[in-house]
Amino acid sequence: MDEKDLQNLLKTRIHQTLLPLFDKYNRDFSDLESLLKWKPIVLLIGNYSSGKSTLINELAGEDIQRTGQAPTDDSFTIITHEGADKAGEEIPGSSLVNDETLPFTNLKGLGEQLISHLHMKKVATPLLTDMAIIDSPGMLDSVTEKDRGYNYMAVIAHLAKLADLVVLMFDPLKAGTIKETYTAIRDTLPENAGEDRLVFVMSRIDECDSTSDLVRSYGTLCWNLSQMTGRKDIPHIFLTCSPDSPRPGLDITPWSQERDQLKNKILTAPKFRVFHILQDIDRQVNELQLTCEAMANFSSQVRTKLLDIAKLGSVATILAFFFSGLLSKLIFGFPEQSMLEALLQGEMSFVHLTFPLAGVTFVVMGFWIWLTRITFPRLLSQRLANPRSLVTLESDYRRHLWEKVEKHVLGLLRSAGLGQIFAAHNRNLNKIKKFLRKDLKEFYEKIR
Ligand SMILES: Nc1nc2c(ncn2[C@@H]2O[C@H](COP(=O)(O)OP(=O)(O)OP(=O)(O)O)[C@@H](O)[C@H]2O)c(=O)[nH]1
Ligand SMILES: [Mg+2]
Repeated sequence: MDEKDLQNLLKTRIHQTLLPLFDKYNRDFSDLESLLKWKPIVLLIGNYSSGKSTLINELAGEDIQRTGQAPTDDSFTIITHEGADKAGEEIPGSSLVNDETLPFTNLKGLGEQLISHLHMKKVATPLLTDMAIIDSPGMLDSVTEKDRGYNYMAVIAHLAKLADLVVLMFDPLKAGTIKETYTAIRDTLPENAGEDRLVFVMSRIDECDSTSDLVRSYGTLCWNLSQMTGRKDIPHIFLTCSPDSPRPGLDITPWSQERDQLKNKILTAPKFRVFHILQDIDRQVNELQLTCEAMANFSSQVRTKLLDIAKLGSVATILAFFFSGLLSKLIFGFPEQSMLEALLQGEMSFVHLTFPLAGVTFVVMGFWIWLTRITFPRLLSQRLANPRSLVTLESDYRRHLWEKVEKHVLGLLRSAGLGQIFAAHNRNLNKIKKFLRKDLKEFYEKIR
């Protein structure tokens, strides 16, 4: 079974098993839906003039993107092959964000300015049949959302979520000191692209005057990366340069192998699509599981309270049935003969049931008011004040998951009513656990 078939199988299974569960807990499923819709994607981001478009032209085998020494691209360009007859076709952003078969509909919310800075170009090379590469505007230093006209980081976040590989490009002159790059690495990428989907590249290394110059630039980039990621272990950084633009007389043979490895990594990214989807499902279903656990515990606590009240209520109801007539007679002097007296004297009639039934109604109503006006609201406000008490957070992993779902659980609790008594959270929890234990495992085994 190839990647495409596996993706389709996964799509069917998800629609059958998971979608109804996500719906029940109001969880947004659009990110995963977007992933399932289209082909694998590689996103190229990085400093302006770091050589993104040059690398794309090299991969496409034609000069599809403009290149230049100053900030050149101001648009996001999706480049793909969709049949030789379509080569050269360009599709504007307005069509892309309205096409439900493409995964870009969520970008619509980021505004008109972005839509006018988005388009798709279809190319001749069949190498890009089963994938798309996205070229992006270079990252700049002192630039604000107002300057760009749209929220650049939000676009990067959205596209990074979709991408199976995110290539982050630097050049020796600006080895990571650019503000937008800093924000992307520090805040945007960790949330939206797993570390295993991130590739670091220092391009244009032919422009270093000497080996010591290159080592210095590499060292600067490593230092800046460690500052940005907050980690001391440095990821692999591809050191490359374009075969077309080395300085005259410079031998780039030692670096050409690294360039080939990078291109190979990009072109084989489609292989990671199913793995990427599985990773995403894994995370989302674990979040759903924690949400469901919290709600299951809440509904079981409501049930326990109800049971306590019901026990007390039943005793009170029995007492009210037998003694309300007698009590009324003692306090108010009527009825003349209570039900108990009538029973003992063998004179029981329907009239004697009036006080017992009124007593029972009074007690039941009292307990109902107690439950709905006092006990349930009190329990709800206690849990709203400390939703963590609804789950056990024994590991860092679960604590991290909880941070992501806590707000959502609070929303579910706020809209929860007494109907929680009947909610089938435990059945849902079992379905989720079964999916994680069986279905997901089977898919992971299939791609091994
Ligand atoms: N010497 C040398 N020049 C390069 C290399 N790669 C790209 N260039 C040149 O560097 C300039 C910038 O390259 P681009 O590909 O336009 O860079 P970019 O990252 O797309 O830039 P923006 O679109 O502005 O973000 C161009 O003039 C390229 O010809 C390289 O490896 N070595
Ligand atoms: Mg460019």
